[in-house]
Formats: sequence, structure tokens, C-alpha cells
Amino acid sequence: MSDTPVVPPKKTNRINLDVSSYRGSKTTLCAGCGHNAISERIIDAFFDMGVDPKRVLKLSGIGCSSKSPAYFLNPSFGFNSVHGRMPSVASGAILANKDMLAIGVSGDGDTGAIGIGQFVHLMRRNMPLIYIIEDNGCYGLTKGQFSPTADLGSKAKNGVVNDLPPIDTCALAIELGASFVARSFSGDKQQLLSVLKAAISHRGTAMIDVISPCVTFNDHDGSTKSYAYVKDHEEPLGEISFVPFFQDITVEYEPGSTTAVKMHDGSQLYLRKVAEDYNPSDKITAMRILHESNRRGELATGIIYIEPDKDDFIETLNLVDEPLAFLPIERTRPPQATLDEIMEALR
Ligand SMILES: Cc1ncc(C[n+]2csc(CCOP(=O)(O)OP(=O)(O)O)c2C)c(N)n1
Ligand code: SF4
Ligand SMILES: [Mg+2]
Repeated sequence: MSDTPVVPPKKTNRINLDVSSYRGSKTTLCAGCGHNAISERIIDAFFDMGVDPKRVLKLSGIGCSSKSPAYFLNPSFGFNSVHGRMPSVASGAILANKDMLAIGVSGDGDTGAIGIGQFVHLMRRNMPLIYIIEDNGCYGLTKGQFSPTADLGSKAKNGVVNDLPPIDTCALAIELGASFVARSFSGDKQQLLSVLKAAISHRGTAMIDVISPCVTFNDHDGSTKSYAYVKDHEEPLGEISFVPFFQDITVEYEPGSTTAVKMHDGSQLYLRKVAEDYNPSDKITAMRILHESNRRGELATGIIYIEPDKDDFIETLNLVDEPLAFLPIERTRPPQATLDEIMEALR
């Protein structure tokens, strides 16, 4: 008998890659930071869905959160932009090559403060982009100042009380036209993974606000973005089951209490409701759920609003089939004779 240990074969996905093709560099964030758990789920989701990492664009702004794309999908393309400016860089990249799958990671400061103007216009365009806010209610990178998502009356580590009301990024995104809006928690592995897989299958803006505690500056009593507070106040809207298009599984569900949504790529999303009257395709219900849970001091999580068939910005612009980046100059520029004619007409 040989003494050579038997090494089990590595698990591969539907495009024959093992999970190492989806990992990134070693994290430099604090141990226990919620952002690290989100990177892990992104790795799992892209691996499970069998997305080719070379087809992925990773984009971010500035902040601890915006450093995260370095910690997942090493073979993908990446651009770490300027504070609050990721949406415009992402828009340019997506329009230049619509065949890429884009994922943007931002922070609550990056999105809700300096980047709020860019966020607003990104949402109303329904740009095909998975937009993740790693939401810790503070500016982690610059030592924990309150951000615009910090709750009224919540306390900083030094005891200072926040005297401004928060911006609810989910309510804002729904109001502005995002076609997939979800809220999750970095500590809720299963829910976050299902939400991310559904976001990968969606065509249009998938805005996901993930509460992601900052263990260094915002994980104390008095914070509403601490692990303890979110665990106690998370109110999942229901169970999420996701069946990717390449898996032939039939899900048993009770009609009436479950909404089945067909995603853009043919995957099926099943949302089993907790609240009887919850309808994720109705904007008014979605806004009401957010306001009601807010008033109770609770945090509604899950897929809050979904409109899978809404035109994305590529369709709105009626772009040609080939990615613009690969069009030859003869097809992107009028011929010299036409330009001469225009110049002549302006004389
Ligand atoms: C133009 C500009 N203004 C201010 C800063 C300083 N700054 C860097 S990160 C940051 C906030 C980060 O907060 P958030 O987006 O919530 O990310 P987190 O670190 O909490 O993950 C600020 C104000 C900057 N880098 N650039
Ligand atoms: S300072 Fe906060 S947000 Fe930044 S890495 Fe540390 S725990 Fe995470
Ligand atoms: Mg933050």
C-alpha cells in the first residue's frame, strides 16, 4: 500500500474553475470588519454562479469598503476611482463594453455624502451594475465620523449623539428607479449569498445596502450598526430561494405565500413572505415596508423591490450589439466628406 495521502479533487463550478480563481489578495482590513464577510460572499456567489472572472469589472470609490474589490476576483478588471465618483467611472466602462458584468463597491459615506449626486443619477438610469453599499454608519477609513446613514440619536464611540436623520439608501433607490433593491447584513451568510446570486442574474441596477459593522469605530452600545444591534433588530421579509438557470431543480412552494420571479437570465427567484401583504414588485408596498420597519426601529432585510423586465440603460440608449470599445473607427466617426459638408454648412 502506498503512503501517499489521497488529496480530494478540488470542487469546480460549471466553467471548470475552482474557488481560487474567485479569491483576491489577503485583506488589510481590521479582523472582524463586516466588509471582509461581504467579500467572502461575493467570492461564493460568483463561484456558485460560474461567472467567468475575466468577464467581470470591479469598481469602487474611496474608503475601507472601496478597498474591498482587491480582496475578491483577482483575475477580473478593476478600477479604484475617486471618493464618491465610482458611478460615473462605472457608467463609462459599462457603456464602452456592455458584455462585461460590473460590480461596484461603495461605502455609506462614499455613496450618501460626497457621492450622493452621482448615486442619484446612476439609480434613475438603471445602469446594469451590481451596486453594493457596505454600510457601517460611519467613515471607517477616516476614523469613524458619523456618515449620512447613521441613525438619529445613535452614539459615536466617544459618546457624541448624532442629531441628523439618516438617508435610507434603499428608499431613495426605489424612488429613483432602481429595478432591484435589497438590504442585507454581513452576518447573515445565507440571505446575503442568495441576494448576491439574484443580483448577478438581474439586468439593470441591483442596489444592495449591506449593514456591515465597523468593529473599530462603530460596534459599541448606542450604535445602531453594531453586530449586537443588527442581530436583535433584523426583520427578514421572508425566505429567499434562488435556482440558477443551469440547475434543474423544482422548488415546492405554497401559492399565495410565495412570489416566484423569473430573472433576466432564466434563473428563478422564490420569495416566501412573512408579512401577508408583502409584494416585492409593488413600489408603494416596498416604500411602506421600509417606513414602517424604520418607525419600529427594526431593519427590514431581503429583496425589497424587484422589477426584472425594466429596460436597462443600454436598452434605453438603443446601443448597437457589438460593444462600443470594439467598433472600428469607420463606424464610430462620420466620414471626412460628411464632416466637410457640416463645416461648409456652418460657414
Ligand atoms: C475628495 C475626498 N474627500 C474626502 C476624503 C477623505 N475620506 C476618505 S474615505 C472617507 C469616508 C469613507 O467612508 P465610507 O464610504 O463610509 O467607507 P468606510 O471606510 O466606512 O468603509 C473620507 C471622508 C477623500 N479621500 N477624498
Ligand atoms: S476601520 Fe472599521 S470599516 Fe475600516 S477596516 Fe476597520 S473595522 Fe472595517
Ligand atoms: Mg462607512
